[in-house]
Amino acid sequence: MRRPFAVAIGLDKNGHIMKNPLEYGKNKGKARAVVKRALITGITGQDGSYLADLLLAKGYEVHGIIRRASTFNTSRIDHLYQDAHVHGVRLFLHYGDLADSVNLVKLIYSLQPDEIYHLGAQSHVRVSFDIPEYTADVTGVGTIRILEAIREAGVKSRFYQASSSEMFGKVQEVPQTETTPFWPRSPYGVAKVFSYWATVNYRESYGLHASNGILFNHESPRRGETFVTRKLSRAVARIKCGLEKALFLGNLDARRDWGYAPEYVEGMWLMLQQDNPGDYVLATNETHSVREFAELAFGYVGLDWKEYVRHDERYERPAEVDLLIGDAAKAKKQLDWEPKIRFPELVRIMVDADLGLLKAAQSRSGVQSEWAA
Ligand code: NAP
Ligand code: F7E
Repeated sequence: MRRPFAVAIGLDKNGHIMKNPLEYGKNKGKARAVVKRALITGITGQDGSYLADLLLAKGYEVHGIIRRASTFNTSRIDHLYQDAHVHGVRLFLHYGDLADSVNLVKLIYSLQPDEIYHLGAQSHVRVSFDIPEYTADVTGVGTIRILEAIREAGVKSRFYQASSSEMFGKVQEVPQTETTPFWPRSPYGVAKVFSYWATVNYRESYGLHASNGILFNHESPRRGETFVTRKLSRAVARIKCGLEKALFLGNLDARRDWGYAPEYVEGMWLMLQQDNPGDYVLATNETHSVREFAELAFGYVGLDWKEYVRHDERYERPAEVDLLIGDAAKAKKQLDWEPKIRFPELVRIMVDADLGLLKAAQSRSGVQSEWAA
């Protein structure tokens, strides 16, 4: 059963956003016992949810911005829920939107976060061709809104920008590093280049501790269902359980450097712990094609991918990023960050998780399948 949502967010009893949770209820008057306060945009997304896990485990007080939606959109952070009336709650959610600067200024001013992780974005590359203006506004200008809010509010927050390997696009160098020139191939990539340079510019102009994490693809069981890895792991589970017969995909030749998301959010945190801000590539330094992912994922459950994968040109992009492979040597040297989960294990983790979800759903509904039997 779903919990009532209103008590999960940082609202006081009159429904106003709490300026400071310590002013409320049993927390009133208590000294700030937490290490640091962080604000996460995009907390309901894959990375935001893992980052919230990580920061809470480190003792942070975590605030997240969520969008008002007509359906529940907090499934990835529901496990972190605690009733806001209980003493010691450290996760607070606030309504907001990257298109609404006044709200962002108010939130940042009232929260005075030590660290801001800006992960919110329209993050789907294919979709960015359908809604380019919206993507530019949210994924691009949204970053300037946060940076300006930091200046306007006069806070000393450290800032993390979720930059992307999509900025390399038509790659000018193999592997890609922090100095490889950008050549974005989608409205999403263009918006991310804007945000990257905005971050650099605010660092240089105003001395902000503002860093870019140039992250290559990172996946997990919490990955959105329309990204190709999760689309594959879900379909493998459903086909194995006899619920589907085919999976429609676009370009199977594209190559990506795929890592494991929980490891990448640790890298974000490390960037903000450095004395000086900087820009860092996080990647595995391995590249694999979509076809290889399909082969491994189907093969893991004893199926031949060629019997199930069909082509649908709707999933092709007007311009493709053919090859991504990152060199994370700088992150290794300066942050002591290095990925441990490699491609075959990532595929297994994702397929196992989707099989588990399906089996759990089937046992709740009493449905049997060959796999569940
Ligand atoms: P994601 O799962 O798509 O999550 C995106 C988050 O942004 C969600 O919480 C979403 O809220 C929120 N959001 C979207 N539009 C918004 C708006 N107008 N106002 C406020 N919030 C909004 O993305 P992710 O995979 O976690 O990636 C996190 C960030 O890293 C993104 O900026 C992405 O572009 C970037 N990135 C990702 C990768 C990767 O491989 N995952 C690699 C490089 C960079 P809803 O839940 O309400 O939709
Ligand atoms: O596509 C091909 C597609 O949508 C990967 C985002 O997190 O990572 C992500 O962007 C590849 C592409 O991720 C389908 O053409 C084939 O070549 O899973 P994806 P992405 O575009 O790499 C970067 C780093 C980000 O920053 C983004 O936010 O797979 N592909 N067939 C397909 N892709 C999808 N989605 N669906 C298909 O059916």
